[in-house]
Amino acid sequence: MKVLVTGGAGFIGSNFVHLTLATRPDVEVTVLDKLTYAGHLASLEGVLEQVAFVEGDVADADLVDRLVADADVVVHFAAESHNDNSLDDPSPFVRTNLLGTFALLEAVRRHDVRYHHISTDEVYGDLELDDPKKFTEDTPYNPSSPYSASKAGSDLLVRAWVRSFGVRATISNCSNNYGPRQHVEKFIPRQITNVIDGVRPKLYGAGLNVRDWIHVDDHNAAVWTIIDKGVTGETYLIGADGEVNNKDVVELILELMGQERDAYDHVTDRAGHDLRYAIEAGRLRTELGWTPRYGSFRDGLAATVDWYRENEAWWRPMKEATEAKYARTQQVVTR
Ligand code: NAD
Ligand code: TDX
Repeated sequence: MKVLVTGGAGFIGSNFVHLTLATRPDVEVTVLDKLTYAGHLASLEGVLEQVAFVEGDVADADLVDRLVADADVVVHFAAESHNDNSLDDPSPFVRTNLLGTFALLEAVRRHDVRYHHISTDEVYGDLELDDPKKFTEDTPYNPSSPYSASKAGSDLLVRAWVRSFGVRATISNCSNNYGPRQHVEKFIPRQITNVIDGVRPKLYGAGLNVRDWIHVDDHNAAVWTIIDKGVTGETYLIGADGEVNNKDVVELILELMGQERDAYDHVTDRAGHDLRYAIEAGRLRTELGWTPRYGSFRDGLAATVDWYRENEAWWRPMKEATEAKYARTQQVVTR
């Protein structure tokens, strides 16, 4: 099976490539990645020799057409992925997330290639802290940020191409991922690398916002389950019942790293900050038989702390510019 992985030099995509090569000897992988600030060939260290790597843009219709023509399956991870950046400059989000998906859909339509679209739970908006309901495949779309709106738009393009043109596509909407090779702009790696640098973790607002954490390998195993057994035209939510508020995550990181649990700062809150995400992944579990392997968030987080401690050469080149960018908009707030 020939699989075209877009965004395979990013966080989730590179972990997908590692997992695929370790578990699927029958699969040939081609990676298409623009190597933006978020893409790193170092994330493919150890497997680069086993993949065909193409540096290029998912919105480049001619390039995408050539690559899709030679694939059996496309797994589309490539995106602008960070909410804070989308508040600063939404334009690459609209371009990559919408036009990139459009170029891929037109190519899979022309060549009748199976397509799996990677998306996020953020398309559903947010939940109140005390809402007993979680997001399901039937929750109406209600995105809050330019990032989540661009992802919602890309999902709707996929649904339209399925219905209007019979494209063989599935969509998955996953909750927050953690694990190795995540950019230090994101919440968990930012705090781990701050602590390594002797800098206090930075919590937005009061830190009561809840995210539903899943290990990246559990996400990617679910993606393979959907490629293997999913029904085309369907959407599957991916989540592992991992709800934790941000304050508890920061305190756990500090504890795991041998610091006082209250040694963090509150900083300026994110504009339009979604309060809570929570996924009901019943369809994936009952219809396709997927179960997560990482049972303990504490253990998974401890392993992630170890990864950042052992792989400073991977993250160090991006740390200073990331913190300089944050320093322009975020101030410490006394509460
Ligand atoms: P990331 O920012 O770490 O990686 C994105 C990758 O896409 C990078 O390698 C980048 O170079 C590449 N890319 C960006 N623009 C491109 C373009 N125009 N053409 C080709 N390549 C381009 O993102 P991530 O966290 O790995 O997210 C991957 C996917 O998973 C995204 O679609 C995101 O919306 C989705 N998702 C992420 C999470 C999460 O918690 N990180 C949760 C659910 C869904
Ligand atoms: O320094 C920080 N302090 C902080 O309190 C940062 C960077 C974040 N936060 C908060 C904001 C969120 O409530 O932590 C939470 C997680 O923030 P992010 O890592 O930026 O993730 P989020 O905005 O929840 O989006 C993530 O999950 C869904 C991914 O970045 C998206 O790509 C995915 O779609």
